[in-house]
Amino acid sequence: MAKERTLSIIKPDATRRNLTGKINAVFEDAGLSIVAQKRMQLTPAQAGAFYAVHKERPFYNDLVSFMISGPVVVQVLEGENAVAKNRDVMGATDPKKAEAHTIRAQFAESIEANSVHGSDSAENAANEISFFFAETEILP
Ligand code: IDP
Ligand code: MG
Repeated sequence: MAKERTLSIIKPDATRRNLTGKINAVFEDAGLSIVAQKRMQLTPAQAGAFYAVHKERPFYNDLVSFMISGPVVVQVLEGENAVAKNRDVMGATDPKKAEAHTIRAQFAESIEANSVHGSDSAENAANEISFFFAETEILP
């Protein structure tokens, strides 16, 4: 399996509780390298566009409000099989269903405030990375 990249977001519930370092340690311990990272305040337009795929879902407006409720840390993770590996270390969307060792089981507050986002396919990863980063900002 070749090296791959995926887009990760540490969500406002986690930055608010000062968990950026603990979450980054989980990525690094799993063999994922943080090759780009920035802390930022999303605008409503950015959060809405990023989650546009969920526009018709009942939780969309709440999700956008949550994602702009405080700073996020957007990051590019790189490693073997990075998309699937990151989904594994994140755990299930609903922390009650997430396996014990995962980020969401350890840190998430709820199905909405679930501490991390991770791309769900290589194609979405490429699109989501270019949503936040120029190629020159990614430094393996
Ligand atoms: P994922 O983040 O595990 O890929 P998605 O289904 O893509 O999950 O949903 C995107 C985000 O929307 C979730 O991470 C979570 O923050 C929020 N979300 C998903 N399902 C619900 C729900 O049933 N209620 C409230 N928020 C939800
Ligand atoms: Mg998703």
